[in-house]
Amino acid sequence: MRLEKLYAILDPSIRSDLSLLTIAGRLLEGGARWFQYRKKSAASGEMLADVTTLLRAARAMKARVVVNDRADVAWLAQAHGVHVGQSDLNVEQVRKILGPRKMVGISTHGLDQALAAANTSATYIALGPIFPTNTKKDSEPVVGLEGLREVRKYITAPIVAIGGITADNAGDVIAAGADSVAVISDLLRAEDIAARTRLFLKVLGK
Ligand code: 3NM
Repeated sequence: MRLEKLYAILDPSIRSDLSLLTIAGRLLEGGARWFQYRKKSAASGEMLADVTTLLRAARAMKARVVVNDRADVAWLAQAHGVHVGQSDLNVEQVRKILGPRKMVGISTHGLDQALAAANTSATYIALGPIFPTNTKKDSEPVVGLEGLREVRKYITAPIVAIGGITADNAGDVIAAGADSVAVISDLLRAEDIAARTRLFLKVLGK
C-alpha cells in the first residue's frame, strides 16, 4: 500500500475555535489526503459521528481516514484503518476485527519496539517523538534524527515519523529515512491551515 508523505493528525483539542470538519476542509484544500482522527476525550457516539462526517468529506477527495485506538468505531464507520499505541489492542487483534485490507499502524518509541512491530502485519510503523513536543503530555524520550536513521537501517516497513515535526524540519526527517511525517500542531495551529499544508507538501516533494 502506497502511503501519503503527509499524515495529518486531527486532534480537535488543539484548535477549539474551529470545528473538526472546518479543520479537515482546510487540510483537504491544501492537498492533505491522509488523516488520523484522534479525539481522546470524546464519547463513543461522538467519535462514530465525527468519523462518519470526516469520511464523507475525505472520500469526496479520495483521502483516507484512520481512527486512533478504536477498532469498533473504525469498523462501524468503515474507516480506512486504525492506529494503535503500545498499550491498546495489538496489531493482530485489530486486524482480526478489520480484516487484511485495512491499514493498521502502531506507535513505537525506539528500536526495540520498532523491531517488534516489524514482526506484525502492521501497515506502517510510527516512530517518535523525533523532536520534543508539547502536544502529547506523556511523550516518551526523544528519538532524534539519529534514532530514526538507526531504526531505518533495520526496518523495511514504511516508517511514519511523529513528534515536533514542522515544515522547517520535515525535509531532514525524510532525509533521515522516514517515508511519511505525522503532524499535529504545526498544521493545526497555523493561521492559514491550507497554506501550511501546501508548504509541507512542497517540502516533502509532492
Ligand atoms: N505521538 P506534534 S508524539 C500523538 O511519540 C503523538 O508517538 C507521539 O504532535 C509519539 O506534531 C505525538 O504537535 C504528538 O508534535 C505529535
